[in-house]
This record gives sequence, C-alpha cells and structure tokens, in this order.
Amino acid sequence: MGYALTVIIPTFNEEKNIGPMIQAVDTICRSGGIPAEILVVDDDSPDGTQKVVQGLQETMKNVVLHVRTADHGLSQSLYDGMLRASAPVIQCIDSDFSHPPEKISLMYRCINDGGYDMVIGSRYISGGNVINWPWKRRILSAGAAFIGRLLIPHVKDSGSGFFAIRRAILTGVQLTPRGFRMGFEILGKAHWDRVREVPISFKDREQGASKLHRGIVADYLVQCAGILRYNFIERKSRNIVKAWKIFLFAGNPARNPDDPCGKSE
Ligand SMILES: Nc1nc2c(ncn2[C@@H]2O[C@H](COP(=O)(O)OP(=O)(O)OP(=O)(O)O)[C@@H](O)[C@H]2O)c(=O)[nH]1
Ligand SMILES: [Mg+2]
Repeated sequence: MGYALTVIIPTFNEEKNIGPMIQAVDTICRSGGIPAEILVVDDDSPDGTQKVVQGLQETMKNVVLHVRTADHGLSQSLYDGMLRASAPVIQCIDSDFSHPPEKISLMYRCINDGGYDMVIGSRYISGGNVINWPWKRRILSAGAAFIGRLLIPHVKDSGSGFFAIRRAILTGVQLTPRGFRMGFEILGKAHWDRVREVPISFKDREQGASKLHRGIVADYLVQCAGILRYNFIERKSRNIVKAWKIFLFAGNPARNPDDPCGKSE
C-alpha cells in the first residue's frame, strides 16, 4: 500500500507512552483520511517499549519498528527514520504526549494541499504556549529560541520537535544530526522555500522520565556552528540569507483563503 504520510515516533524507555501514542496517531490519521505509516525508532530501550510496539504490530499492519543499536540520540534517530520513511510527507512527534497528535492532519494538509515544504508546531507564535514547565526549562528554551532566530529569523520556534516536512527537501542535503533539534538542522540546510508555523500547546510529560541531559546546550552550539559553516564557508546552502530576506522584506507568506494552514488561526 502506498502511504501518504510517515509519522516518526522516536523512543527511549517509553513503555507507558508508546502504546497510547501509536493509537492516538493512528486514530487521527484514519479520521483525516490519511493513509499513514507509523514508524517507531527506538534506541534499544531496555524497558518494555519494543514489546508494546510488537504487540500492536499483530493487528496494525501500518506500524513499523526500527531498533537502533549504535550511535544513540534523538536527532540521529529521527534522521534514520527519515531515511527509511516510505511516504512523501514525514511528520515527527515525541512519544510522551507533549505534542498534540490532533494537529497532525492539519500539518499534513498544509504540506500536501497548502504547498508548504515544512510545517512546525510552534510554542512561540500567537495561540501557542507551554503548559506546566518549570521556569528553568522555560529560560533554557527561550534562550535557545533566541539563538535560533539569529540564524533563521522568520521562524519563532525552530527547536520544536513537532514538525512535518516534504521528504524531497532532504535530497542531496548533508545533515549532521546531533542533539535534540533536528528541525533546526533541516531549517539550516535543507531545500525549503515555504515554511509555516502552526500554534500548539506543549504539555510537560506525565509518564516516564526526561532524556534531556547536560550536553544538550553544547550540542546545540556545535549544531549552530555547523549550520553557519554549511551556509557561509562551504556555501552549500543559502538558507540563512533566505530566512533573513523573508523576515526583513517578505513578511509572512500571503494568506490564501483556501490555504488549509490559514484556517488554524
Ligand atoms: N530513539 C531515541 N529517542 C529519544 C532519545 N532521547 C529522547 N528520545 C525520545 O524523544 C522524545 C523527546 O524526548 P524527551 O525526553 O521527552 O525530551 P523533552 O521533551 O525535551 O523533555 P521532557 O519532556 O521533559 O522529558 C521522546 O519520545 C523520547 O522517548 C534517544 O536518544 N533516542
Ligand atoms: Mg518530552
């Protein structure tokens, strides 16, 4: 069967979340009439994550499990998933219900019908917010978002892990996935023309433990340096210049009344 959408769910020790998340994604896609492959990319979790997925695979033929045994990491897992995705549109979503799965059909339509290349579930545009986050997390995230805007200024939440892309924008692009901000890597290097943010409410996880670690800030700074190098030294992309031009001169893309993305606001 030809899938229209591949939904990548990265996991590490998510036995409590992954079952309900797969069910939620499947229900949303079915009710939106989107034939979707659900690709769980697991970094060899020692808990019951894989067992839960394998249990669901008995009845859900659209669920794929890919277990990685080397080079663990969130961005690495997402990238691995993108290389294996069989559909032309790819959606990434965390497994812990921080991202609202009910926005998936809108994000898919923005790409498929609206002509966008990348759609980001954004905490930092009007209508978006973060619920139940400790102030330390808020400051860290706001600082990272600020740095992100220095490079890609027309996108307010470049670090969001909830995003959808047209797979073709990755063709011929050399990504160096590391850290937690795969969407930012794509913004900095891939062949996009039209990027759109849709507002989301980001909820703190209720089940399972966080995998954020101290090295995440260093990972981000190295990633920024890599994107700058890719744009200005290696000259393999002009995305930073393009983003600044859109920010300074073009503003938000003109809103077409039939644009499915416009209906989100
Ligand atoms: N495959 C894989 N998935 C990961 C890894 N680290 C985190 N994840 C998954 O990526 C998603 C985001 O990780 P989280 O730990 O929720 O990170 P966060 O949302 O920034 O922080 P909290 O929600 O506070 O835990 C979850 O689905 C995790 O299971 C990893 O090294 N490999
Ligand atoms: Mg989380």
